Formats: sequence, C-alpha cells, structure tokens
Amino acid sequence: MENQMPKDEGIDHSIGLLKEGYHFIMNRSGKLQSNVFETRIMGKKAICMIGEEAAQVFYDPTKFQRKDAAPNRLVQTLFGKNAVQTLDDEEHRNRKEMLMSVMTEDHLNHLFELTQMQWEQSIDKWSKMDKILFYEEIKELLCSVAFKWIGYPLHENDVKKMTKELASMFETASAIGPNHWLGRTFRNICEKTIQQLIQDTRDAKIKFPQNTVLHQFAFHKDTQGNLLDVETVAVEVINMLRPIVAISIYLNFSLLALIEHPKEKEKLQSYNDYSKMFVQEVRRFYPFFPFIAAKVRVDFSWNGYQFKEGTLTLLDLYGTNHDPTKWEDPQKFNPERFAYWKGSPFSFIPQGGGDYYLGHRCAGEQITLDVMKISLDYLVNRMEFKVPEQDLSFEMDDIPSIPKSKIILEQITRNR
Ligand code: HEM
Ligand code: MYR
Repeated sequence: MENQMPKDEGIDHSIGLLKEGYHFIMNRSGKLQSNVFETRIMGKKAICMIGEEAAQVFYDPTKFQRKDAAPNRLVQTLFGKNAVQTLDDEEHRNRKEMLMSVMTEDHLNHLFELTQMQWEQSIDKWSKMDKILFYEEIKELLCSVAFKWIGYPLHENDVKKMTKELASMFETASAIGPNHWLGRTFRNICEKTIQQLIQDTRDAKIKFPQNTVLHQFAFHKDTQGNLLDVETVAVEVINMLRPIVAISIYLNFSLLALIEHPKEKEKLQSYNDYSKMFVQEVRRFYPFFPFIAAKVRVDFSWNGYQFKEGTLTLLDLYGTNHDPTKWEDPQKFNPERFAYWKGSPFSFIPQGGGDYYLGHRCAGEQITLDVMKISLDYLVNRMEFKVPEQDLSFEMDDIPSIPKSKIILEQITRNR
C-alpha cells in the first residue's frame, strides 16, 4: 500500500529556504506532521527528511547516492570538483581511506599540540591589543594550525590571505550575489596555490616528510593504482584545511555559550568530564551545517511512501538534533543531557551520521572535538577577558550563522 507523500504546496520554495534557513525543514515537517515531505526547490521536486529514522534510511547507500546531488554553488565553493563528498561506492571508499589515514592518534596528537602552541602565541599577541574580534582572530589561529598540520607552515605574511580564501569557501556557500562569486574566485585562487605545492612535492622540489598530510595525499593511489590528478589532490588537501578553519564557528558559539550561561564556567572548572558534554551540547544546540543532499539511487518505498529514482533529497541535520521526540526540551542549552545520552549514529548528527569509512560521516569529527576541547580550556582556565556591551545576537536565516558583533573581547590577559 503506497500513500501520497505529504506535500509542501506551492510552485517553488527556494526563497523560503533562504528566508527560513535552519528552520525551513523543521517548520514544514511540523506543519505537515510528517518526518518526510515533498517540496519544490530550484524549480525541481525535492524530498525533505528529518529525524533519526529518516537519517538511517538516508545513509543507506543502496537507496541514496551522492553523485550529481550537491548543488553546483556548493561544489564551486565548499566542496570543490570531484571531491570525496560527491563520490559513491569503491571510489568513495578509496578516497575516504586516504582521508581517514591521517586521523591516527599520532596525527591527532600532533594537531592537538600545534593548537595549544598557537593559542599560547595568540594570547601573547592579544594581550598587547586593546580589543579583538574573536571570530576573525580565531580563524587566523586555526588557519596557521591547519597549514602546520599538513606539513607546510605558512609565512606570517600569508596567514591573512589564506584565512580569507579558506573561510570564504564556507562563508559564501549559501550567499547570493557578488559575495558568493567572490567565494568561487577565492576557491580558484586557493586551489592553484595548493596544486603547485602538490606538483612540487611530486617533483621533489619540496621534500615533505613521508608522514605529512601533503606527502600522503600527493602519493595516494586510486582504485586503478594510479596517482590522483593534481587538481583532485588539491581539493582533498583543502578538504582538510578549510574545515579546520571552520571550527571557528563552533569556537565562537562555545564562547557565546560561556558568556550567556555564566554558571557553565564554574561547572567546567569543577568537573573533569564536563567539557566533553559542553562541547557536544554546543554542536547539538547551535546551528552550523543545516542539511545535506543526496539523490534517490533506485525507486524504493519507505514508510508507505514512494521515492523515485533521481529525486533530490535533503536530510535536516539541525532539525534532527532538535527533534523533541529524541531530545528533551531541545531548545534549552543543557550540556548535562549528555551525561545520560546513550549514543546513536543517527540521532545526533551535527557532522553527519553513520560510519566514517563506509559512509560520508565527517572525516574530521574527532579533530573538531579535540580542537573545541583544548580551546575551551584556554577560554575557561588559561586567560581572562572582558566582554563589552555589543550585539551578540545571531540569525537563523544566515548560513552559517555568526553572532553579529563577531564577539569583541577586551583586556585580555594570561592566567598564570
Ligand atoms: C563531511 C560537518 C569539520 C572533513 C562533513 C559533513 C558534515 C560535516 C555535515 C557531511 C556528512 C555527509 O555528507 O553525510 C562538519 C562541521 C565541522 C566539520 C560542522 C566543524 C567545523 C571537519 C574537519 C575536517 C572535516 C575539521 C577535516 C580536517 C570532512 C570531510 C568530509 C566531511 C573530508 C567528507 C566526508 C565524505 O564525504 O565521506 N562534515 N565538519 N570536517 N567533513 Fe566535516
Ligand atoms: C566544512 O566542510 O568546511 C565544514 C562545515 C561548513 C559548513 C558550511 C555551511 C554552509 C553549507 C550550505 C548548506 C547547503 C546544503 C545542501
């Protein structure tokens, strides 16, 4: 027995998507009382899904594919051409193995230490300044860390430029007009720089140690036993650099949570395991990656509804993390909820769900958690600062959303 899938009536909802941002799918699924519904986006029929059960089916690779799913504006800014995000089956497994091969304990420890050293240097720098815009500073901090981690420390003079290029890839992915086009241009410029690095590595003009990300990616072999083309390697190196800079968004929200919930600082100082829960709650509560896209691979039916081959399908990440049937009082910031959380690969999906190797779950989730934890330690225990009057509000129709003031901090000093 097949039923008609609940429908979001209207000719096209692309404008609604931009206007409602992170709430687009939640609003409609609430109104239609369904975790799956049909809508129209960019002139085409699309399916939207939300919640743990929906996520489980969305991550079934026999039912959904990533090939041809990502909108071109995303490929041109956030992902890059022929990136792992757009691959399926053997090709995806081979590429993902390359990416996960640099997520070993040694690589993660190295990144952890580099992050610590960069925080130390930055606090020295900030303590000599009247005030800082935390978001702008933290992006540069992370950009310096990211380049050191891949094996190519940046010259001090290049940090601002590379930060701008990498950040614009996630800041302009959903922008409209000139800002979006600037993002595309920055990606093109950045890709050229990284391509040259890869070529120089292959030609042994630059000798990177074998255990560096750059060396490992430059000499990785594809499913046919061939080196990847230089363009693709650059896209995947950027797939490591850009998201490390993007952790700035979560660090901004971590700081915002500390400012808006002053009692949290005391708890973080008093209980050892609290930072783990705090970081999870920041990733659950605040908006970042709104939804992910796939295409129906073959006709199938689920919960009595027909899914037609080729239909664009969006899975709501933000909405799934705020599903009131799985999360008590989801609109309340409450790290303690994670003390009782049993874990699930599909109900808490700020960085995607399922399996790291077999599916598309974020390759850098552990890096994100580590960098957030060490940064929280600096914000809570290792420095003091004043937060002047400012507009800390953020909008749910901005993707990604950033507090308006970018968080101004004054009178920064080191805690000794
Ligand atoms: C994939 C979010 C940080 C590397 C993803 C996906 C999301 C996500 C939602 C897509 C999952 C899917 O398509 O099913 C985030 C957020 C981050 C973050 C919110 C916070 C800053 C990182 C970091 C790295 C990274 C630090 C690497 C250093 C990747 C890669 C993929 C990915 C390579 C593609 C995986 C695949 O297609 O198999 N991320 N991510 N991300 N992420 Fe992250
Ligand atoms: C990264 O991969 O750089 C980390 C997270 C970036 C989040 C960017 C948010 C904008 C994405 C637009 C959403 C449209 C999805 C179909």
